[in-house]
Amino acid sequence: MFVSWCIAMSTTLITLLSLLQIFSVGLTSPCGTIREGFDIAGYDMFGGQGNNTNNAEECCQTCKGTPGCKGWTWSSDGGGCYLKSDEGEFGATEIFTSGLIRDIDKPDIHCPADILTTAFIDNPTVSVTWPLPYATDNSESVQVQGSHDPGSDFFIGSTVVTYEATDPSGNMAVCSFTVVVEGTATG
Ligand SMILES: [Ca+2]
Repeated sequence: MFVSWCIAMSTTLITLLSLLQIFSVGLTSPCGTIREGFDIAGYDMFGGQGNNTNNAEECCQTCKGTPGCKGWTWSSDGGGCYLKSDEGEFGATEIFTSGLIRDIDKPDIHCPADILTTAFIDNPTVSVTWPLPYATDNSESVQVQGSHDPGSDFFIGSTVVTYEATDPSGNMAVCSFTVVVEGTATG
């Protein structure tokens, strides 16, 4: 009885620990490596106008919420938060804390609905077209690649069309739809 209780408790503990690990990785990684006592030279967004934040973490979150922001520098002297459009060099400056944002958010991509069409059995292909999937990403830059182009010929049967959306950090999202071509006899 006691042994099985011990096994049950240790299994619960392991599950909790692994959940905690996933949670903490998810919380810390978006702000990248935070370096206290460092400035990022150049690449100032908004002409170097920094809005004040209470701390470095808030400055990081501001950068995360600003399209095109890749790094940030926060001043402990006045709380100025300076957003950076690229990953500049770190330079030692006592009053600053800086970090680079890692984009861990996947793009969003939406495929059209499944398509049902027909082709004659003695001429079993048909050209099928569809609207290109719409993809967005927090980086405002996303590449979309499809397994087929609209207007491609499809044979009688089912074919899955897949689209991949990739952001500059390599995060990828996939969507797909099915083209079903039913055979009909010629008249
Ligand atoms: Ca992204």
